[in-house]
Amino acid sequence: MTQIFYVTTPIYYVNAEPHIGTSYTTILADTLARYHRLLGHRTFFLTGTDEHGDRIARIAATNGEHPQVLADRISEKFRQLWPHLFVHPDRFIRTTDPDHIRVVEHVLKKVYDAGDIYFGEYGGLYCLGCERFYTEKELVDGLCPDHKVAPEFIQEKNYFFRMSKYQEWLGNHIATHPDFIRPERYRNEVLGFLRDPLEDLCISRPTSRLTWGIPIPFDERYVTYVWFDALINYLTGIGYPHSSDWESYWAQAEHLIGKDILKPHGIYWPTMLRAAGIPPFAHLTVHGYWNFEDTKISKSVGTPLAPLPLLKVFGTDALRYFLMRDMVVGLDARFSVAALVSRLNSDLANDFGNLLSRVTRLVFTHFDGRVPEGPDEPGALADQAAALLQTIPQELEEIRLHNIIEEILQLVRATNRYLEANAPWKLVGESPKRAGEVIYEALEALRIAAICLSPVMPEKTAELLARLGQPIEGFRLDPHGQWGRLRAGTRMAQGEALFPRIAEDELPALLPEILGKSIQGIEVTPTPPEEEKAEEISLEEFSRVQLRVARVLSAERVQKSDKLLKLRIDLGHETRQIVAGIAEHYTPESLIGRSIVVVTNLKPVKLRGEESQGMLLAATFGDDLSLITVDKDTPSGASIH
Ligand code: ME8
Repeated sequence: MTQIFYVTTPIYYVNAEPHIGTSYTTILADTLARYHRLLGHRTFFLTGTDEHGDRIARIAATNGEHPQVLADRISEKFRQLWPHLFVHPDRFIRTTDPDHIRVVEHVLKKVYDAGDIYFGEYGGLYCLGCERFYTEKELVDGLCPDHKVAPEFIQEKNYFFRMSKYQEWLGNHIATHPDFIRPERYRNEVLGFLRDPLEDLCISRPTSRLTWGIPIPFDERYVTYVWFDALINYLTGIGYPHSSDWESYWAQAEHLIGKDILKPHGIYWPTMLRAAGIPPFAHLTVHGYWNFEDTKISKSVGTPLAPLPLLKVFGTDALRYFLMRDMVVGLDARFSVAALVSRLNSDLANDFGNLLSRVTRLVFTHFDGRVPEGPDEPGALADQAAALLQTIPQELEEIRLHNIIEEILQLVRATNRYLEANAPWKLVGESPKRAGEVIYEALEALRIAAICLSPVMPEKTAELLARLGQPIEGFRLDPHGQWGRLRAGTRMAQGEALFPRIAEDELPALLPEILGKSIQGIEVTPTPPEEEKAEEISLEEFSRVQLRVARVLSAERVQKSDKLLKLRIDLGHETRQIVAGIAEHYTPESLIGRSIVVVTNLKPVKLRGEESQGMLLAATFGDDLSLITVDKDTPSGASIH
């Protein structure tokens, strides 16, 4: 049976133009769709724009234009950008599309008829940026945690969705479907939300306050809340409820989102579906933020990074490669021009592009531009290529693109080493046949690497395959029987370097073009780690901090805390208790017996009622954390200088 894959991105607000953050999720969806197509799966990829609501209405009013005019203009910018990024969705949906409006009305009526929408009065703290009510508990110092502004108090009569009714069902569904929300940290975050009672969701706005929305079909004095409207796009996109095959797509739905919109997708959406009698989606995969100089790249925070100027300098394939390789889905990543250039130079120019140049040169110098005969028995590269082809579907299942790319590059690097070890340019004098076989093996490994990379870099890999006389059309990522398909005698073509190196001294001149006016003057070199920027201290000041090696004797979770672990540690001459915020990164069992590094002369503090007599050291990167340990077996209590 043909497998199906249905992938979606968030639909983007039309309050600002596309930037690297929104481009990332869309390129990720496009890359996944291309991998699935290459595997022969029936694939549907949906993206689009989210156009209703308070925020859009207010921006349009400030501009003195109708919200539809604003929506048309910005939506078009997204639609036009995607082909430049080689992004080709099967549908570009807009929440102002007539079929979407009908589907929202249909779902509202269904949930209303089922008795899960009621009319009531509510007063609460409302953040305009998020377009939602906040509870006091969710605010940070009285401010919206995302927009850092004080919410307004609003009291009005509205329609409410009985979300609370589905709390238990949702908790069970998440518990019994471990890959429903992933990676695990976000699954845990949603389970965390569910530890407190769920409130019902206000799903309307009175037309006295807002008219830019889909009218509530059973009360014309109200329009639909923008999130209730927007989430339903995922159903409209595949032709719900009338198309004959929406259900087969829906059963495989993979929603990709950034961590900023976890709650609407992890809580509102599954409960809305349940109330409408529609099965839940298959997966919600949550990625972290691209940070630019440690600030989230986004329009509201004000450091937008436009994709087009980057494309002009680096090319679409290189940008896609960097974005897919340098973010581990689930963790934050840092966007810097220096990191992009270094990836481009090392992986693409030195390893991948250079392999093509080398083999092409060999084939033209010694074999008249034709693919030589391969050996009777394929060697180690064939095994490595077969293993790679086996791994891709599994890694794809878990959306670990950085791993897929790294494994492909391992094959490329192994092929470069294979050429060096066998030196066909020398071998050709004594045994042209053997030299030809070595070159054939390298060409074949390169061909397979290029096919495997084609979803990430469609244009350059197509060009590479064309030079090998192997157009990509009709290829399947087939783990069996790939090796050896390159026909001896095929005419190859020469060409310029596939990925020219970018000289680092060219960068300062390129920067203004890349970054635009808003963020000029940013250093090209990677920012030094935090501690290098910190205030200088003398050796004497540093030596006041007592650091010692300690062995973990026991570890357990601190009650009512997701983050804290309580450890009993051995310091050689004494044992102590310390409390550490590492529960999201280490299980208690995994710590027992390990040697860690502890600050021992810190004033004791109480955390969640537990005394902590010291502090362990750990490195943090993005959202992740790694314990500092010692390199050799070191006795407990050994001091650190
Ligand atoms: O939230 N790093 O739209 P939005 C990584 N309309 N991804 C980023 C990012 C960053 N710095 N900045 C943005 C909305 N994104 C709603 C969605 S869906 C039914 C409605 C990406 O325009 C990421 O995917 O604010 C994030 O979730 C999304 O853009 C937010 O886009």
